Amino acid sequence: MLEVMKIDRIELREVRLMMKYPFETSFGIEQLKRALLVTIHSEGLTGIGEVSCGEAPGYNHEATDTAWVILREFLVPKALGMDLQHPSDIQPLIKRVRGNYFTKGALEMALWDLFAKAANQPLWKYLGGTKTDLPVGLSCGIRKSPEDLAEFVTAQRALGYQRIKLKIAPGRDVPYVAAARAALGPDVALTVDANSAYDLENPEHLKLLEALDGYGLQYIEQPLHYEDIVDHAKIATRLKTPICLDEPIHGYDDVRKAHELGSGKIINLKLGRVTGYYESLKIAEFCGKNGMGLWCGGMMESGVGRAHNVALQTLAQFSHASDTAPSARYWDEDIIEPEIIMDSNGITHPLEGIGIGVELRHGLIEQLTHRVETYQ
Ligand code: OSB
Ligand code: MG
Repeated sequence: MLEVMKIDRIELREVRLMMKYPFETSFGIEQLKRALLVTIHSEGLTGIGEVSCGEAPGYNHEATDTAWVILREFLVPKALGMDLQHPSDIQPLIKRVRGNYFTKGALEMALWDLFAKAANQPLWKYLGGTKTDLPVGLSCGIRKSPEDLAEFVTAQRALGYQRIKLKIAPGRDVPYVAAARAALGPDVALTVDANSAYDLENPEHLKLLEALDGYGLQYIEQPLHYEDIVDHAKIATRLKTPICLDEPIHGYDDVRKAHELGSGKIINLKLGRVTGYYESLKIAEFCGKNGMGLWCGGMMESGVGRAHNVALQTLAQFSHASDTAPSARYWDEDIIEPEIIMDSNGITHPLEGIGIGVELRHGLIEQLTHRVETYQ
């Protein structure tokens, strides 16, 4: 069945959600989530995606306000009126706008939701996903002391998470990792994420990274510069612990090059950061064929982005626990129904409704809306 979907109308909506906890990383502290929801209307159906970048350009160059402008000025006007036979028909437009990955990704993921709905299928099946028991890991912000961290991860681990990831920064690393490892014992999968805070040319930083090698970490995520895959190949040869890449991976080509250089053995795949499913599917296939580890990262998404992440994680090549923590980790009340849940073994399951598989809580969304614009 080849149905042509014409993009009739696009809504941009910023909702502001307050997280239950402030979340500290090497690039700052965040508690307010400004989620930008992109809804595409076509043939009486809707598809929805989320721009999940930060409010400030601290993780990468993107920020909520620049995403809004890029969508309004450069993406929405070109997308309106398009006739599409498949979500990949948006790729020429995605390629014409440089950078702005999360921004483009929201439009792209909305299209996949739309097409899955047109096909009357759950999105995860439409994507070709097969996994139904999805292991979940926790991403833990930097805490005020090693003791506080040990207490926090012990309590969180008791909820079932299959892996605990600690945010680190130079000087807020080795004693914290030591405390978490001592609290969790030797068998719990433990990882660290530096969000690009270390510099290979700094001998102190090098010593710290080498010291982390002693804690049986599953991987070290993005220790070096946010666009780098060259220095990561160098550090990979100096450490026993595998390197996982996050920030510099914007699509299939980056994964291919990272593999060729030996920059990392594991990929944190963020759906938005690689401009959506088209690149994600290519990355998953490449990782599977080349023995690279793969898991789905998060950006403290609202339930909309999170439901997409859960769908993505059903692809057969996903090999490690993903940052798809349940809604209750972040929000008193999520904007979707049902909320994302996790069982006491740290497992979540694909959502069985059609498309992304959740309904929107429209009343709550109205209350949280900061601005909304519709284009047609
Ligand atoms: O580096 O993975 C990251 C959150 C915001 C920005 C960057 C990152 C993160 C997380 C949180 O680690 C993952 C989540 O629980 O959504
Ligand atoms: Mg990361």
